[in-house]
Amino acid sequence: MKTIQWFPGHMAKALRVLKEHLKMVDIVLELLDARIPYSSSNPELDKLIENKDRIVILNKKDLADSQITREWVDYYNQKAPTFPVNTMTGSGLKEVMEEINRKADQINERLQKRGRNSRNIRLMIIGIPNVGKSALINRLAKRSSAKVENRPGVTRGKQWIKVKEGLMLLDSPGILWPKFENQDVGYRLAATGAIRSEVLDEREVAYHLTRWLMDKAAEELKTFFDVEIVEDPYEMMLALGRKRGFLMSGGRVREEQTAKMILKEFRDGRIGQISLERPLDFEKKHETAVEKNVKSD
Ligand SMILES: Nc1nc2c(ncn2[C@@H]2O[C@H](COP(=O)(O)OP(=O)(O)O)[C@@H](O)[C@H]2O)c(=O)[nH]1
Ligand SMILES: [Mg+2]
Repeated sequence: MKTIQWFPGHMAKALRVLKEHLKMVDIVLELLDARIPYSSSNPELDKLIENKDRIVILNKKDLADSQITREWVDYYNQKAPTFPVNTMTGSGLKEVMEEINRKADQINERLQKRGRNSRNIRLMIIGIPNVGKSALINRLAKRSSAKVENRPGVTRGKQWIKVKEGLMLLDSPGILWPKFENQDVGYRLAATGAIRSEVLDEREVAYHLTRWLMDKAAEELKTFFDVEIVEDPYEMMLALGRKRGFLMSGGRVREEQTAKMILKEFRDGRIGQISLERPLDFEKKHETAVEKNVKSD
């Protein structure tokens, strides 16, 4: 697996490299996972790119619930122009390119007003591991594979890829560390493959995923596995394993094999187009916190 573990040293190094690269670019493309925009975002970035042009890309839209993705587009549009994209097919990238061109023109107009020549506009892509950075670089560069690595701090000559006349893309993406804000965020990052599920216990990751699927996608779960939904997530998990025949001699369900299977089916998008987060989940929390503050006053 190519995903690295994030120790404080890694984060410090990633941050240092990111700051260096940011000095050179005009426009930042921030990649989020459309299934978990909240958990795949890193609030540190807001401070780092305050004075940059920014475009938010909700990637892997093919794996997410399109209605909920629209809610997230509205939500993030308040901050920066936001587009749902499927980097595998290129769907949504035309709109992203139009926005990049618009921003590039504005930057050059500003330069000209100050009596300076227009110049190449420089872009970079930023996101947590596995969100699709390399895939997007390859697509914008119109090539099939990048030698881009997931390790932060890999020193090598910076390369600029020509996207089109006047538009250059930094060959190495900015890698943000995933946030470990609370357990649910960690489990959602693991369920979608952003952090190695082995870092946590795979059975636990699959347990929480099953719990969310029962809550958010019960119909899909029922149809895809051809099972009845039961009340308890753990029992539900066992039922899915049993259904697939993952049994030991004696009849006990092979939990680890079951967990791996559930995670794989979900990550491959086979259970359905399922989003694990929607904006409302976080607005509610915020309101509750505000209410609590009011009460304790
Ligand atoms: N289904 C789907 N998979 C994607 C999409 N974009 C990237 N991927 C997959 O996500 C995985 C991680 O992509 P990669 O570009 O290596 O991510 P990086 O770690 O951010 O550079 C790969 O298996 C890609 O094929 C997308 O839009 N849809
Ligand atoms: Mg990569």
